[in-house]
Amino acid sequence: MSTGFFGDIKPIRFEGPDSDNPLAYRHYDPDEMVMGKRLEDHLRFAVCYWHSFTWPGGDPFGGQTFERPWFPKAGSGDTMELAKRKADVAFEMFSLLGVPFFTFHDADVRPEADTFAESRKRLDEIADYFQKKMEETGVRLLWGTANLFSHRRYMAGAATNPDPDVFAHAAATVKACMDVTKRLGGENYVLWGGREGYETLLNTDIGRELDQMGRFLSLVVDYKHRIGFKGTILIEPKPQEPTKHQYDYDVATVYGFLRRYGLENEVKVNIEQGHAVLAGHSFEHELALANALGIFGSIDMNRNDYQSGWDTDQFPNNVPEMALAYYQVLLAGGFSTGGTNFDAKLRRQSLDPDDLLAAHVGGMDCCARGLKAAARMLEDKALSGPLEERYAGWNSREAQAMLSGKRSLEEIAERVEKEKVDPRPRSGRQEKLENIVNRYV
Ligand code: XUL
Ligand code: CO
Repeated sequence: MSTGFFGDIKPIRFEGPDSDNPLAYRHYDPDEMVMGKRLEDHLRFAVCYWHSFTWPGGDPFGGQTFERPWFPKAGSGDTMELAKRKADVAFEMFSLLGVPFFTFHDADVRPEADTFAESRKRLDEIADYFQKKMEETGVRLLWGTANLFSHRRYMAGAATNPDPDVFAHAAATVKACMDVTKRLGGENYVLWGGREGYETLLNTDIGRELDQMGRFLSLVVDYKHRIGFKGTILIEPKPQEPTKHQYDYDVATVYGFLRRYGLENEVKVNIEQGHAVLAGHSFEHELALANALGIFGSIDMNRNDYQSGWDTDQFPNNVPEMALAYYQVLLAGGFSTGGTNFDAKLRRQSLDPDDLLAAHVGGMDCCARGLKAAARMLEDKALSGPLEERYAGWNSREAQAMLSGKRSLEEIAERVEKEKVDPRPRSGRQEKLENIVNRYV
Protein backbone atom coordinates (compact mmCIF):
# COMPACT_ATOMS: atom_id res chain seq x y z
CA MET A 1 0.00 0.00 0.00
CA SER A 2 1.34 3.40 -1.00
CA THR A 3 2.28 5.87 1.74
CA GLY A 4 1.33 8.73 -0.60
CA PHE A 5 4.61 10.50 0.14
CA PHE A 6 5.78 10.32 -3.46
CA GLY A 7 2.33 11.07 -4.93
CA ASP A 8 1.34 8.80 -7.79
CA ILE A 9 4.87 8.20 -9.09
CA LYS A 10 5.23 4.81 -10.74
CA PRO A 11 8.27 2.52 -10.31
CA ILE A 12 11.21 3.94 -12.24
CA ARG A 13 12.06 2.06 -15.40
CA PHE A 14 14.81 1.94 -17.95
CA GLU A 15 13.70 3.91 -21.02
CA GLY A 16 16.99 4.25 -22.90
CA PRO A 17 19.28 7.21 -23.64
CA ASP A 18 16.70 9.11 -25.72
CA SER A 19 14.04 9.32 -23.01
CA ASP A 20 13.25 12.81 -21.72
CA ASN A 21 11.34 11.49 -18.71
CA PRO A 22 13.13 12.98 -15.67
CA LEU A 23 12.24 9.92 -13.62
CA ALA A 24 13.48 7.19 -15.95
CA TYR A 25 16.81 5.42 -16.26
CA ARG A 26 18.66 6.20 -19.45
CA HIS A 27 21.72 4.04 -18.84
CA TYR A 28 20.86 1.77 -15.92
CA ASP A 29 19.10 -1.30 -17.26
CA PRO A 30 19.49 -3.80 -14.41
CA ASP A 31 19.25 -6.73 -16.83
CA GLU A 32 21.81 -5.50 -19.34
CA MET A 33 24.67 -7.98 -19.59
CA VAL A 34 28.13 -6.49 -19.15
CA MET A 35 31.14 -8.80 -19.21
CA GLY A 36 28.81 -11.75 -18.71
CA LYS A 37 27.08 -10.32 -15.64
CA ARG A 38 23.86 -8.34 -15.11
CA LEU A 39 24.41 -4.63 -14.52
CA GLU A 40 22.46 -4.83 -11.25
CA ASP A 41 24.86 -7.53 -10.02
CA HIS A 42 27.89 -5.47 -11.01
CA LEU A 43 26.80 -2.25 -9.35
CA ARG A 44 24.89 -3.59 -6.35
CA PHE A 45 23.32 -0.21 -5.53
CA ALA A 46 22.32 0.68 -1.99
CA VAL A 47 20.40 3.67 -0.64
CA CYS A 48 21.56 4.97 2.73
CA TYR A 49 18.92 5.59 5.35
CA TRP A 50 20.57 8.46 7.19
CA HIS A 51 20.91 11.15 4.54
CA SER A 52 17.68 10.40 2.72
CA PHE A 53 15.32 9.87 5.65
CA THR A 54 16.90 11.11 8.86
CA TRP A 55 18.96 14.21 7.99
CA PRO A 56 16.73 17.30 8.28
CA GLY A 57 18.63 19.55 5.84
CA GLY A 58 20.61 21.52 8.42
CA ASP A 59 23.99 23.16 8.03
CA PRO A 60 26.19 25.05 10.56
CA PHE A 61 24.16 28.21 9.89
CA GLY A 62 20.64 26.91 9.92
CA GLY A 63 18.51 23.97 10.97
CA GLN A 64 15.85 21.91 9.33
CA THR A 65 14.73 22.74 5.80
CA PHE A 66 12.98 19.48 4.95
CA GLU A 67 9.46 18.76 6.11
CA ARG A 68 8.79 15.06 6.35
CA PRO A 69 5.73 13.45 7.88
CA TRP A 70 7.96 11.16 9.99
CA PHE A 71 9.93 14.00 11.64
CA PRO A 72 8.85 14.76 15.23
CA LYS A 73 6.78 17.94 15.52
CA ALA A 74 8.46 20.89 17.25
CA GLY A 75 8.35 20.42 21.00
CA SER A 76 7.50 16.72 20.87
CA GLY A 77 9.88 13.77 20.98
CA ASP A 78 10.62 11.10 18.41
CA THR A 79 8.57 7.91 18.66
CA MET A 80 8.60 4.35 17.38
CA GLU A 81 5.40 5.14 15.49
CA LEU A 82 7.26 7.80 13.51
CA ALA A 83 10.19 5.42 13.02
CA LYS A 84 7.83 2.93 11.40
CA ARG A 85 6.31 5.59 9.22
CA LYS A 86 9.82 6.49 8.10
CA ALA A 87 10.51 2.82 7.32
CA ASP A 88 7.33 2.64 5.22
CA VAL A 89 8.49 5.54 3.06
CA ALA A 90 12.08 4.30 2.92
CA PHE A 91 11.08 0.88 1.61
CA GLU A 92 8.64 2.50 -0.78
CA MET A 93 11.50 4.54 -2.21
CA PHE A 94 13.81 1.49 -2.45
CA SER A 95 11.06 -0.24 -4.44
CA LEU A 96 10.31 2.74 -6.69
CA LEU A 97 13.99 2.98 -7.54
CA GLY A 98 14.42 -0.77 -7.85
CA VAL A 99 17.63 -0.76 -5.81
CA PRO A 100 18.63 -4.15 -4.46
CA PHE A 101 20.11 -2.91 -1.15
CA PHE A 102 19.95 -0.39 1.68
CA THR A 103 22.27 0.57 4.56
CA PHE A 104 21.61 2.02 8.03
CA HIS A 105 22.99 3.05 11.43
CA ASP A 106 21.07 2.19 14.60
CA ALA A 107 20.49 5.90 15.25
CA ASP A 108 18.83 6.40 11.85
CA VAL A 109 16.10 3.89 12.36
CA ARG A 110 14.95 4.17 15.97
CA PRO A 111 14.80 6.97 18.53
CA GLU A 112 17.38 6.58 21.31
CA ALA A 113 15.85 5.71 24.71
CA ASP A 114 16.94 6.65 28.24
CA THR A 115 18.75 3.36 28.84
CA PHE A 116 20.96 1.18 26.68
CA ALA A 117 18.68 -1.83 27.20
CA GLU A 118 15.62 0.07 26.00
CA SER A 119 17.48 1.45 22.95
CA ARG A 120 18.51 -2.09 22.05
CA LYS A 121 14.92 -3.33 22.36
CA ARG A 122 13.79 -0.57 20.04
CA LEU A 123 16.44 -1.55 17.50
CA ASP A 124 15.25 -5.15 17.66
CA GLU A 125 11.66 -4.04 17.19
CA ILE A 126 12.52 -1.99 14.12
CA ALA A 127 14.57 -4.89 12.78
CA ASP A 128 11.44 -7.07 12.99
CA TYR A 129 9.61 -4.40 11.05
CA PHE A 130 12.42 -4.25 8.46
CA GLN A 131 12.40 -8.01 8.15
CA LYS A 132 8.78 -7.99 6.99
CA LYS A 133 9.42 -5.11 4.59
CA MET A 134 12.47 -6.87 3.17
CA GLU A 135 10.43 -10.01 2.56
CA GLU A 136 7.67 -8.00 0.88
CA THR A 137 9.94 -5.95 -1.36
CA GLY A 138 12.95 -8.24 -1.91
CA VAL A 139 15.26 -5.40 -0.83
CA ARG A 140 18.36 -6.67 1.02
CA LEU A 141 20.79 -5.20 3.52
CA LEU A 142 24.22 -4.29 2.12
CA TRP A 143 25.55 -3.32 5.54
CA GLY A 144 24.58 -2.24 8.98
CA THR A 145 26.61 0.01 11.27
CA ALA A 146 26.50 1.76 14.62
CA ASN A 147 26.43 5.51 15.06
CA LEU A 148 29.28 6.03 17.53
CA PHE A 149 29.71 9.74 16.84
CA SER A 150 26.47 11.77 17.26
CA HIS A 151 25.65 11.34 20.95
CA ARG A 152 27.62 13.57 23.34
CA ARG A 153 28.99 10.53 25.20
CA TYR A 154 31.15 9.92 22.10
CA MET A 155 32.52 13.44 21.82
CA ALA A 156 36.03 12.25 22.74
CA GLY A 157 35.79 9.08 20.67
CA ALA A 158 34.20 5.65 21.09
CA ALA A 159 36.89 2.92 21.16
CA THR A 160 39.58 5.59 21.64
CA ASN A 161 37.82 7.41 24.49
CA PRO A 162 39.86 8.11 27.64
CA ASP A 163 36.89 6.73 29.62
CA PRO A 164 36.66 2.89 29.57
CA ASP A 165 32.90 3.08 30.18
CA VAL A 166 32.51 4.77 26.80
CA PHE A 167 34.57 1.96 25.23
CA ALA A 168 32.21 -0.54 26.88
CA HIS A 169 29.10 1.35 25.78
CA ALA A 170 30.39 1.46 22.21
CA ALA A 171 31.25 -2.27 22.31
CA ALA A 172 27.74 -3.14 23.51
CA THR A 173 26.27 -0.94 20.79
CA VAL A 174 28.31 -2.61 18.06
CA LYS A 175 27.31 -6.03 19.38
CA ALA A 176 23.63 -5.05 19.13
CA CYS A 177 24.11 -3.68 15.61
CA MET A 178 26.04 -6.77 14.46
CA ASP A 179 23.29 -9.01 15.86
CA VAL A 180 20.68 -7.11 13.90
CA THR A 181 22.83 -6.99 10.75
CA LYS A 182 23.28 -10.75 10.91
CA ARG A 183 19.58 -11.34 11.55
CA LEU A 184 18.68 -9.23 8.49
CA GLY A 185 21.14 -11.11 6.28
CA GLY A 186 23.49 -8.12 5.95
CA GLU A 187 26.36 -8.79 3.57
CA ASN A 188 28.85 -6.58 5.44
CA TYR A 189 29.29 -4.73 8.71
CA VAL A 190 30.88 -1.26 8.55
CA LEU A 191 32.90 0.63 11.14
CA TRP A 192 33.47 4.29 10.42
CA GLY A 193 35.57 5.88 13.15
CA GLY A 194 33.63 9.13 13.24
CA ARG A 195 35.36 10.48 16.32
CA GLU A 196 38.25 8.04 16.58
CA GLY A 197 40.89 10.74 16.40
CA TYR A 198 41.76 13.89 18.25
CA GLU A 199 41.33 17.63 18.39
CA THR A 200 44.64 18.37 20.15
CA LEU A 201 47.69 16.33 21.07
CA LEU A 202 47.79 18.24 24.35
CA ASN A 203 45.10 15.94 25.74
CA THR A 204 45.76 12.85 23.60
CA ASP A 205 47.96 9.75 23.96
CA ILE A 206 48.07 8.40 20.40
CA GLY A 207 49.78 5.09 21.20
CA ARG A 208 47.25 4.26 23.89
CA GLU A 209 44.30 5.21 21.70
CA LEU A 210 45.55 3.08 18.79
CA ASP A 211 45.87 0.10 21.14
CA GLN A 212 42.30 0.66 22.34
CA MET A 213 41.11 0.79 18.74
CA GLY A 214 43.05 -2.37 17.90
CA ARG A 215 41.48 -4.18 20.88
CA PHE A 216 38.01 -2.98 19.88
CA LEU A 217 38.38 -4.24 16.33
CA SER A 218 39.74 -7.59 17.55
CA LEU A 219 36.67 -7.95 19.78
CA VAL A 220 34.43 -7.28 16.77
CA VAL A 221 36.25 -9.83 14.61
CA ASP A 222 36.15 -12.49 17.37
CA TYR A 223 32.44 -11.88 17.82
CA LYS A 224 31.79 -12.14 14.10
CA HIS A 225 33.31 -15.63 14.10
CA ARG A 226 31.56 -16.67 17.29
CA ILE A 227 28.10 -15.85 15.95
CA GLY A 228 28.89 -17.18 12.48
CA PHE A 229 28.32 -13.89 10.69
CA LYS A 230 29.38 -14.58 7.11
CA GLY A 231 29.56 -10.95 5.98
CA THR A 232 32.70 -8.85 5.63
CA ILE A 233 33.88 -6.45 8.32
CA LEU A 234 34.73 -3.14 6.66
CA ILE A 235 36.53 -0.05 7.93
CA GLU A 236 35.67 3.22 6.19
CA PRO A 237 38.73 5.49 6.02
CA LYS A 238 38.40 9.26 6.42
CA PRO A 239 41.20 11.73 7.21
CA GLN A 240 39.33 14.30 9.26
CA GLU A 241 35.89 15.74 9.99
CA PRO A 242 34.43 15.60 12.54
CA THR A 243 37.77 15.37 14.39
CA LYS A 244 40.78 17.37 13.25
CA HIS A 245 42.71 14.15 12.71
CA GLN A 246 41.20 10.68 12.37
CA TYR A 247 43.16 7.48 12.86
CA ASP A 248 41.59 5.76 9.82
CA TYR A 249 43.10 8.47 7.63
CA ASP A 250 43.17 6.64 4.30
CA VAL A 251 43.60 3.14 2.84
CA ALA A 252 47.36 3.03 3.46
CA THR A 253 46.95 4.09 7.09
CA VAL A 254 44.18 1.56 7.70
CA TYR A 255 46.31 -1.18 6.18
CA GLY A 256 49.20 -0.32 8.50
CA PHE A 257 46.81 -0.39 11.45
CA LEU A 258 45.35 -3.75 10.43
CA ARG A 259 48.84 -5.24 10.02
CA ARG A 260 49.93 -3.97 13.39
CA TYR A 261 47.00 -5.66 15.12
CA GLY A 262 47.11 -8.81 12.94
CA LEU A 263 43.75 -8.15 11.30
CA GLU A 264 44.73 -7.65 7.66
CA ASN A 265 43.10 -10.91 6.58
CA GLU A 266 39.93 -10.25 8.56
CA VAL A 267 38.94 -6.70 7.68
CA LYS A 268 38.57 -4.88 4.37
CA VAL A 269 37.79 -1.27 3.47
CA ASN A 270 34.71 0.64 2.41
CA ILE A 271 36.13 3.49 0.34
CA GLU A 272 34.18 6.71 -0.03
CA GLN A 273 34.96 8.98 -2.96
CA GLY A 274 34.66 12.19 -0.94
CA HIS A 275 36.89 10.85 1.83
CA ALA A 276 39.56 9.93 -0.71
CA VAL A 277 39.51 13.50 -2.00
CA LEU A 278 39.66 14.92 1.55
CA ALA A 279 42.78 12.79 2.15
CA GLY A 280 44.45 14.39 -0.87
CA HIS A 281 44.03 11.32 -3.09
CA SER A 282 41.87 10.47 -6.04
CA PHE A 283 39.13 7.89 -5.59
CA GLU A 284 40.82 5.56 -8.07
CA HIS A 285 44.08 5.82 -6.12
CA GLU A 286 42.37 4.53 -2.99
CA LEU A 287 40.61 1.76 -4.92
CA ALA A 288 43.78 0.67 -6.72
CA LEU A 289 45.77 0.65 -3.49
CA ALA A 290 43.14 -1.35 -1.60
CA ASN A 291 43.14 -3.89 -4.42
CA ALA A 292 46.95 -4.07 -4.44
CA LEU A 293 46.94 -4.65 -0.66
CA GLY A 294 44.14 -7.22 -0.84
CA ILE A 295 41.65 -5.25 1.28
CA PHE A 296 39.19 -3.88 -1.28
CA GLY A 297 35.62 -4.36 -0.04
CA SER A 298 32.94 -1.84 -0.94
CA ILE A 299 32.36 1.79 -1.95
CA ASP A 300 30.42 4.83 -0.78
CA MET A 301 29.65 6.63 -4.01
CA ASN A 302 29.38 10.27 -3.11
CA ARG A 303 31.55 13.15 -4.07
CA ASN A 304 32.68 16.36 -2.48
CA ASP A 305 32.50 19.78 -3.98
CA TYR A 306 35.99 20.42 -5.27
CA GLN A 307 35.97 24.01 -4.01
CA SER A 308 34.54 23.72 -0.52
CA GLY A 309 37.19 21.44 1.03
CA TRP A 310 34.77 19.54 3.26
CA ASP A 311 32.63 16.47 3.06
CA THR A 312 29.57 17.60 1.09
CA ASP A 313 28.28 14.08 0.30
CA GLN A 314 26.83 14.89 -3.12
CA PHE A 315 25.41 12.45 -5.62
CA PRO A 316 27.86 11.48 -8.37
CA ASN A 317 27.41 13.25 -11.70
CA ASN A 318 30.76 13.01 -13.43
CA VAL A 319 30.94 10.08 -15.86
CA PRO A 320 34.71 10.17 -16.57
CA GLU A 321 35.39 10.01 -12.80
CA MET A 322 33.00 7.10 -12.42
CA ALA A 323 34.60 5.29 -15.36
CA LEU A 324 38.04 5.44 -13.74
CA ALA A 325 36.62 4.33 -10.40
CA TYR A 326 34.72 1.34 -11.78
CA TYR A 327 37.74 0.47 -13.90
CA GLN A 328 39.56 -0.13 -10.62
CA VAL A 329 36.59 -2.01 -9.18
CA LEU A 330 36.56 -4.30 -12.23
CA LEU A 331 40.33 -4.79 -11.99
CA ALA A 332 39.76 -5.89 -8.40
CA GLY A 333 37.40 -8.56 -9.78
CA GLY A 334 34.25 -6.53 -9.04
CA PHE A 335 32.30 -6.62 -5.81
CA SER A 336 31.85 -9.81 -3.84
CA THR A 337 29.97 -8.84 -0.67
CA GLY A 338 30.45 -5.11 -1.36
CA GLY A 339 28.41 -2.73 -3.46
CA THR A 340 27.79 0.89 -4.45
CA ASN A 341 26.27 2.70 -1.49
CA PHE A 342 24.99 6.22 -2.03
CA ASP A 343 26.14 7.89 1.19
CA ALA A 344 24.82 11.03 -0.50
CA LYS A 345 22.43 13.71 0.50
CA LEU A 346 20.30 16.23 -1.31
CA ARG A 347 21.26 19.89 -1.24
CA ARG A 348 19.22 21.52 1.52
CA GLN A 349 17.10 23.50 -0.97
CA SER A 350 15.96 20.30 -2.70
CA LEU A 351 12.77 20.04 -0.72
CA ASP A 352 10.47 17.91 -2.82
CA PRO A 353 9.96 14.17 -2.46
CA ASP A 354 10.78 13.66 -6.12
CA ASP A 355 14.13 15.42 -5.60
CA LEU A 356 15.08 12.32 -3.59
CA LEU A 357 14.16 10.07 -6.50
CA ALA A 358 15.79 12.24 -9.16
CA ALA A 359 19.05 12.38 -7.17
CA HIS A 360 19.28 8.60 -6.99
CA VAL A 361 18.18 8.11 -10.61
CA GLY A 362 20.89 10.49 -11.82
CA GLY A 363 23.54 8.92 -9.60
CA MET A 364 22.65 5.41 -10.72
CA ASP A 365 22.68 6.41 -14.39
CA CYS A 366 26.05 8.09 -13.96
CA CYS A 367 27.51 4.98 -12.30
CA ALA A 368 26.02 2.73 -14.99
CA ARG A 369 27.62 4.82 -17.74
CA GLY A 370 30.92 4.79 -15.91
CA LEU A 371 30.86 1.04 -15.35
CA LYS A 372 29.97 0.32 -18.97
CA ALA A 373 32.79 2.55 -20.21
CA ALA A 374 35.17 0.82 -17.80
CA ALA A 375 34.08 -2.61 -19.01
CA ARG A 376 34.68 -1.62 -22.63
CA MET A 377 38.16 -0.33 -21.78
CA LEU A 378 38.88 -3.59 -20.04
CA GLU A 379 37.49 -5.81 -22.81
CA ASP A 380 39.45 -3.91 -25.46
CA LYS A 381 42.60 -4.06 -23.31
CA ALA A 382 42.73 -0.33 -24.04
CA LEU A 383 44.79 0.38 -20.94
CA SER A 384 45.92 -3.06 -19.83
CA GLY A 385 47.68 -3.68 -23.16
CA PRO A 386 49.95 -0.63 -22.88
CA LEU A 387 50.44 -1.39 -19.16
CA GLU A 388 51.63 -4.92 -19.84
CA GLU A 389 53.97 -3.62 -22.46
CA ARG A 390 55.39 -1.04 -20.03
CA TYR A 391 56.42 -3.73 -17.55
CA ALA A 392 57.30 -6.39 -20.15
CA GLY A 393 61.01 -6.20 -19.31
CA TRP A 394 60.26 -7.82 -15.97
CA ASN A 395 59.25 -11.04 -17.70
CA SER A 396 62.88 -11.90 -18.46
CA ARG A 397 64.57 -14.63 -16.40
CA GLU A 398 67.15 -12.27 -15.02
CA ALA A 399 64.56 -9.69 -13.95
CA GLN A 400 62.49 -12.38 -12.26
CA ALA A 401 65.58 -13.64 -10.46
CA MET A 402 66.20 -10.13 -9.06
CA LEU A 403 62.59 -9.78 -8.00
CA SER A 404 62.32 -13.12 -6.27
CA GLY A 405 65.38 -12.47 -4.13
CA LYS A 406 67.70 -14.81 -6.04
CA ARG A 407 70.27 -12.07 -6.70
CA SER A 408 72.32 -10.12 -4.17
CA LEU A 409 73.24 -6.49 -4.58
CA GLU A 410 76.81 -7.55 -5.51
CA GLU A 411 75.58 -9.98 -8.17
CA ILE A 412 73.38 -7.34 -9.71
CA ALA A 413 76.23 -4.84 -9.72
CA GLU A 414 78.56 -7.40 -11.30
CA ARG A 415 76.11 -8.09 -14.14
CA VAL A 416 75.59 -4.37 -14.80
CA GLU A 417 79.31 -4.01 -15.46
CA LYS A 418 79.80 -7.27 -17.29
CA GLU A 419 76.83 -6.92 -19.63
CA LYS A 420 77.23 -3.13 -19.93
CA VAL A 421 73.63 -2.65 -18.83
CA ASP A 422 72.55 0.72 -20.22
CA PRO A 423 68.83 1.46 -19.73
CA ARG A 424 67.12 3.58 -22.40
CA PRO A 425 64.34 5.86 -21.05
CA ARG A 426 60.96 5.28 -22.70
CA SER A 427 57.92 7.51 -22.89
CA GLY A 428 55.27 7.10 -20.19
CA ARG A 429 52.72 8.03 -22.88
CA GLN A 430 50.41 9.72 -20.38
CA GLU A 431 48.64 12.00 -22.85
CA LYS A 432 48.07 9.15 -25.29
CA LEU A 433 46.53 7.10 -22.47
CA GLU A 434 44.35 9.99 -21.37
CA ASN A 435 43.17 10.33 -24.95
CA ILE A 436 42.28 6.64 -24.98
CA VAL A 437 40.14 7.05 -21.83
CA ASN A 438 38.35 9.98 -23.43
CA ARG A 439 37.38 7.79 -26.36
CA TYR A 440 35.39 5.59 -23.99
CA VAL A 441 33.62 8.16 -21.84
C1 XUL B 1 30.67 9.98 7.22
C2 XUL B 1 30.34 8.70 6.57
C3 XUL B 1 29.46 7.77 7.32
C4 XUL B 1 29.74 6.33 7.11
C5 XUL B 1 28.89 5.39 7.94
O1 XUL B 1 31.45 10.81 6.47
O2 XUL B 1 30.74 8.47 5.46
O3 XUL B 1 28.15 8.07 6.97
O4 XUL B 1 29.54 5.97 5.77
O5 XUL B 1 28.99 5.67 9.29
CO1 CO C 1 30.39 6.96 4.08
